[in-house]
Amino acid sequence: MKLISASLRRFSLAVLTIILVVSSFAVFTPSASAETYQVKLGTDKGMLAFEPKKLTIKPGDTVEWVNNKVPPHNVVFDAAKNPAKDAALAKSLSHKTLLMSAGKKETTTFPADAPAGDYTFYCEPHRGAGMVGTITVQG
Ligand SMILES: [Cu+2]
Repeated sequence: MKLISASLRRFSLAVLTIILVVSSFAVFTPSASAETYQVKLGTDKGMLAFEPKKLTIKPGDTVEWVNNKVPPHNVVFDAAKNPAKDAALAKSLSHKTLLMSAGKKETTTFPADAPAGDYTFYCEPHRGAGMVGTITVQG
């Protein structure tokens, strides 16, 4: 009897240890770590373009816009050219204020519930010159 209760105690201790190890793993391992991507406004060679102009991200990721060459630039998401044609979402992702000096930054974090698909954005002063880009949000 004494032997059984001792081994039972040892067994429950082992189970407790396993539960503790597994649960701490669950707490300290983030399920999906959000990434930050950088997009330059104006290429290093002085072209009126975003660099890169195509980018694939996941919901919850952040895009950092860095003012580079040939300013001023801004970032405006097209109200119609996004998966749900959501004008309010497009507005919330945009940075309409013109960035004048090189090195100025803005950030856009895509909401965790952002619909998957292509989001078109452009720079207002240089849209006609082709300063347009696409961010693809993966499902
Ligand atoms: Cu521009």
